[in-house]
Amino acid sequence: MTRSLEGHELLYSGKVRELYAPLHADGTVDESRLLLVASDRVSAYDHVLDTPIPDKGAVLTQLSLWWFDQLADLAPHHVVSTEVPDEVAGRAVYVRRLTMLPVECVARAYLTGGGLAEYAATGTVSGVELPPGLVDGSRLPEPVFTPSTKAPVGEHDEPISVERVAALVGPRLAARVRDLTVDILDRGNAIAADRGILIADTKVEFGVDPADVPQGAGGAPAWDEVDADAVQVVLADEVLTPDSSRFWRADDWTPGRTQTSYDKQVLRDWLTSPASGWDRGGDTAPPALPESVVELTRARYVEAYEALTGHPFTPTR
Ligand code: Q0T
Repeated sequence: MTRSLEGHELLYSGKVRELYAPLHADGTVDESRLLLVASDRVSAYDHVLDTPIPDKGAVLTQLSLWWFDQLADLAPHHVVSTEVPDEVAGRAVYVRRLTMLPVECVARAYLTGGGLAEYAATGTVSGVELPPGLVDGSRLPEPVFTPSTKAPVGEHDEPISVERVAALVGPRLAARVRDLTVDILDRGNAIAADRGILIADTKVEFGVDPADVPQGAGGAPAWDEVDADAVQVVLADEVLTPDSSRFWRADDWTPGRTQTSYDKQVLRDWLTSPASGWDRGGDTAPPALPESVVELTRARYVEAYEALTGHPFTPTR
């Protein structure tokens, strides 16, 4: 919703978040930082809904900040300040401007979604052979790294092989981000398990200091020239939120069926019920959400935050 922010230039507007470049007093761009803003927008069935979920942006931002702390011994993170303009208070962070690795780093601890589809077809996930008999929702023997491409806006990420990641960023950097991604999901599940939540899978993004990446042809990052064993790999973006991960309620976990979504089940159930009057298979936008669905969905985000962190969620302002 935040279209313009004084003293900032909008760089990118995603489905539910925006990225701004802060400006110096003289109006030039501060090349060292970015402002990452989480909105209250929510998506379902590949649509961004017209009705916002109050406090969603703040809940996810505060949850990410809490996780960055929990993961600090695994990887440094990109956040430099939470002192942000009033207009985005509580739902934005200033971050180090990094050169981002051109890969979506995904790890899966449970089998579902695209991983399940690949397993059903080949018995593998991202080329890793799995035992027979696994079903939708099965816990994997160990988490599997299942990277994907960064698709252009509006397109879907496509799975890529570990070999392709190695070709993109070099084998040593590929091995580091694979290990980090799996370690982050393992740590996330170790913590979440005590709080009644399972994290089926997650997507993380990494970057490195631009000064550590030589420029190749046309100014593109020369990843193969990076000192992959020495370079600081920084955890960026958001981490272990319901928007970047699949959260399931441990009490409801029943392998062999589609698991209910911790955050979006109420919303999906209403959208696909006769009450909404919406045809998911058609080409019309979903209708506005009733107040009850908004409030129940908001409560699920707050509940996840409070269950995981053990802290009450207190809206800013
Ligand atoms: C990025 C440099 O999160 C994104 O877009 C949201 C609207 C994707 N994205 C992140 C970056 C980051 C981060 N995070 C960073 N620290 N440095 N670029 C670019 N796109």
